[in-house]
Amino acid sequence: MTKDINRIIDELHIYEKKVLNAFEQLGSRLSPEEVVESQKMDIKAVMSAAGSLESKGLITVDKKVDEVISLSSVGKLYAEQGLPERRMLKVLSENDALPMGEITKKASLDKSESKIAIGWLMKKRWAVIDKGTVKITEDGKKAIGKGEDDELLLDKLLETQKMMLFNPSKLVQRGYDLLVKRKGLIDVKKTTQHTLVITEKGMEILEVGIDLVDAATQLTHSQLKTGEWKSLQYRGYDIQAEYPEFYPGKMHPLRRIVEEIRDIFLNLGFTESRGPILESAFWNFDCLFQPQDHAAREMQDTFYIKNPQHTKLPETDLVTKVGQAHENGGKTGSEGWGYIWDEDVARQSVLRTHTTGVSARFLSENQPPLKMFSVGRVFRRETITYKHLPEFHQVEGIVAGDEVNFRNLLGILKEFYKKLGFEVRFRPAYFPYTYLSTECEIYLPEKESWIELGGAGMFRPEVLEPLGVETPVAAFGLGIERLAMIRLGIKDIRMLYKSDIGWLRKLPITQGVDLTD
Ligand code: FA5
Repeated sequence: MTKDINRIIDELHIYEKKVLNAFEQLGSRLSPEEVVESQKMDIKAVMSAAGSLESKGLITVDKKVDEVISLSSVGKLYAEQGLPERRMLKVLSENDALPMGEITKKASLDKSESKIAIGWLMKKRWAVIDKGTVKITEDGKKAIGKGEDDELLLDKLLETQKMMLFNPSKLVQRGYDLLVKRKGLIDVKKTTQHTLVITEKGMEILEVGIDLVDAATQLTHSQLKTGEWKSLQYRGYDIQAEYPEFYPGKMHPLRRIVEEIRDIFLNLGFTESRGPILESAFWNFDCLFQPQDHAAREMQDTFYIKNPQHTKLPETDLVTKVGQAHENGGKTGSEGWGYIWDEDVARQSVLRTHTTGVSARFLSENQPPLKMFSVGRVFRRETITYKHLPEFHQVEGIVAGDEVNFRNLLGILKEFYKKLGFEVRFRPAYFPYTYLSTECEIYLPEKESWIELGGAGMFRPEVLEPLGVETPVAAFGLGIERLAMIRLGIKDIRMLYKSDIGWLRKLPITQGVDLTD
């Protein structure tokens, strides 16, 4: 406990010490003004120190909201000259009854004042009006020379200028109730009264005693130069003090993961490539030995484009060879799919359904050995679920060379996922363009199921031969949103596109892998 108290004392600012000192000198309940006066501080410093002492539990700051009333310019005039009805009553005290016009004149009231005076004469029952004549009543007679509550309050305010409305006397309250009914006579302002009260913990500090030395928090150049720093007393820091939340601008988490992925492949020596989002069926399907009646090509799976409905095919030799691969396997020794390949179907334009077309394009232009990767958006007519989006990102890659084999492919994928902090398992799979083929998965404990992260395999001869590639090619295509989902600990992939500012703000700036190792 003493250790705690000593630490608190050590961390006190000189203003806080001074405020505590005021309690030592003056007592346990103080107004800020008393502290200002006794410690020769300004009010801002007192209030700010009071705030931090309160957060440390050394004092409490009681607040009481009060109303302060004062006279307006009209109120001041009435306080000096008398209320209009009083001035009229005065005239009536000399003549029991008078016609309206005459009484107004004699009381030197203007038209609007006269109206007010008549109204209040009636309300206070000082007079009645009978056929245009104003007649004093018995109450009126009694009121002559005797100030009413509203008039007494006006007098008081003229004298004191301001009055606190806290716990008013009956007289003040009645006067106030009457005056506020008349517009513009008194001004009412709200003020907050603060009372600083020392707590038990604060008392303990006073018992231990505080030294009013202004402990240093910053060092100046000259203190360092002259060696004065050695003899200074330093203020302790509370490293657990609360701090305001701070949300600097930062990259969207999905973008950040894309950048991490790019870094990983660039560091592994891959070349980055890109391909068009609006793709021909040729590059998206045909070139990948995907038969023209394949289910994935159906309208319900693929977005076909109306304008342009068709795209240009590449040079004839490649088109012919791809056609032959489909029809009879061409020079690959395969039987192909055994149907008549239609160039027009290959011309159809689609929103690419995967990024594997980028790999085919790259192989048509580059000779092995090579390592290429590509990141991009793909589109599928999907029913949206916690793990399915109709538009998402894939990272695609190929490694081509004489020595490349399926084992290398598994090694690359294992290494890639490890760098992102995942341990994946592989299971056999089927893609029309690869053999052997595999899918990588990761276990989702909250869903109690395995989720598929990507597909991979060795490109088939029916893909490679038309492209003129003579070495083995390992290929993979991995979903990025699913990675992001697991990495960010979200249960629903849609969250990535929700622009939930609260969630985005709270995400740490850095997450995941350290690329330096
Ligand atoms: C393909 O797209 C293959 N082109 C991958 C490939 C490339 C295989 C090269 C062999 C050689 P698949 O349709 O399984 O495969 O998609 C790959 C990954 O994309 C999935 O594992 C998943 O992580 C992600 N994915 C697929 N559909 C969706 C979707 N609707 N929403 C979000 N992510 C998806």
